[in-house]
Amino acid sequence: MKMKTTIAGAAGLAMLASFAVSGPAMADKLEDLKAQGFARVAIANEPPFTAVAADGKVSGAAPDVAREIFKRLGIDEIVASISEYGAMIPGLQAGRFDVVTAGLFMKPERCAAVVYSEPVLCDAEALLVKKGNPKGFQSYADIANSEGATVGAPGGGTEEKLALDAGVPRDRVIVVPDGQSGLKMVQDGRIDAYSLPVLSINDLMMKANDPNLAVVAPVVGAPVYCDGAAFKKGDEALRDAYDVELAKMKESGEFAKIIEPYGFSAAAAMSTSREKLCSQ
Ligand code: 6CS
Repeated sequence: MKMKTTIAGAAGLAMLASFAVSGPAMADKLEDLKAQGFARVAIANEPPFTAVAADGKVSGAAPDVAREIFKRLGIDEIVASISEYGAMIPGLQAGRFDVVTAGLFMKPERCAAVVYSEPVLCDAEALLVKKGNPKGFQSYADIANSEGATVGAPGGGTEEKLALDAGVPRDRVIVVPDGQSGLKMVQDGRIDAYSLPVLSINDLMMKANDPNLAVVAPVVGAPVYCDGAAFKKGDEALRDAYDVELAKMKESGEFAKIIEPYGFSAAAAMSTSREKLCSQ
C-alpha cells in the first residue's frame, strides 16, 4: 500500500517537475497554432487587399502572403473572419483572431496596440466621385471646406480619421460598411465622395464599369501607408518567426510573385520598415 502511494507520489512529483520546465507558460503561440492546425485571420473583404468569393474561398494579397508564411511555419490552413477595420484590433486583443491580415495600415496608435510584422502592402489614398469631380476635391481639406460636402469611409478606418483630422465635421464623415455600399452611395448622390486606398477604389471602379464615376488619386496630402500582419501583444515570438519567413520571401522574389499580380509593389514594402512606419 505504502509502495503504491510512494509510486503515485513519485509519479505525481515527476509530472509536476515536467510541468514546471515545459508547461503552458513555456509553450508559445506558434506551437499552439501548429496544434490547432490553422491560423484564424481577420480580413475586411476589400479587394485586392482581401477578398471572399461566393464559394467562401479567401484570397487577396494579404491572406495569400499570410497563407504561404504560415505554411512555411507548419500551419497549413488559414480560417478567415470578416471584420470592420475598427473592430480588428479589439477582436485580436479579445482572442477572436490569431492575426489580422487585412491591409490594416501601420500608424503609431495602432503600433502601440498590437505587434506588427514588417511591411507587406503599401498604397496611397483615393476618392470615388461623380464624373468630372464636380466639387473639385483633391484633398480631405477640400471636402472640409466644401459647404455640406460628405465623404464615406470604413468605420475605424484610416480614411475616416484622415477626413476628421482634415477638419471634415463628424456629421459629414459617413461610416460605410463595405465597398459596394460606398459605390452605390456615390452613384445615388447620397455621399459626395467615398474614400479607400487607390487599389481598392480602382477595383470597385473596374467592376462597376460606370461612366458616371471618376477617381481622384492620390488624395493630395495623404501619406502612402503600408500594412503588416498584426499580432496580439505577447505574441512577439510568433511575429518574429513570421518576419523571418517574410524576409526570405522578399529576398527570393516569392513575395513579389504573390502581391504584384494584385497591383501592389514589392519594392514599396521593401523600401520601408515597421520602425519607420510606426514612428511617422
Ligand atoms: O488600415 C485601414 O484603416 C485601411 N486599410 C485598408 C486596406 N482599407 C481601408 C482601411 O481604412
